[in-house]
Amino acid sequence: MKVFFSPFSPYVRKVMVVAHETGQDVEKLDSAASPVARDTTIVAKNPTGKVPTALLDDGAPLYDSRVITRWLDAQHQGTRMYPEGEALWPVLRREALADGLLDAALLARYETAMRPSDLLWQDWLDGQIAKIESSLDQMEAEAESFEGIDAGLIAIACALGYLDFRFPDNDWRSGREALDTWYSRFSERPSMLDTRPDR
Ligand code: 99T
Repeated sequence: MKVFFSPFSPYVRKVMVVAHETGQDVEKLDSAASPVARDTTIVAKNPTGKVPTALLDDGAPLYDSRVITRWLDAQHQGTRMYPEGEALWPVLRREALADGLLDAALLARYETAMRPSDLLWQDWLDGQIAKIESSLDQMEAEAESFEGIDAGLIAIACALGYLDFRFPDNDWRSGREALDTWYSRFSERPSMLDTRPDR
């Protein structure tokens, strides 16, 4: 599989971590995804122009990150990142929780790093930050039950890594000891170390 890649994208990171954890190679394709200067090479394969966008061996495109991670998980015989049966639903919900945090974080990032500063909409930015905080609170409430590895936990770890990378002033660890303890351990996995955005 090939993937339009960005070392800074937490969504791409989820794909790379799942590939690493399931022993699969992914070829990285150069890309420059941006909502204001669209990468036409990506757009030709994925009309949203976002990364990750994957290309299968026959050239067929696959997106978005949750579809690609599920595809990767269907290709190997080891521990499933998406378990079967009833165990699947909490994994999908946690993945959605993490992606929801990321969606808010990315909107906040674009608002501050991309939008001309005289057009910044503070109430809207505050709304995104409130989503990040309430999602973090939910993660903290569940963190003591985090165990092993699955697609939900990978997404949560990539979301926390993104906050550290793009929002260093967001002290998400404060008052969230269980989440902090879990993340410190999880982020030592080779798959996480190998995909750090600041490497
Ligand atoms: O919005 C755009 O046109 C370009 N943005 C992206 O491609 C971002 C890069 S993260 N990716 C997504 O928004 C993917 C979301 C999708 N639902 C998925 O794949 O799950 C860049 C982060 C950064 O550089 O700070």
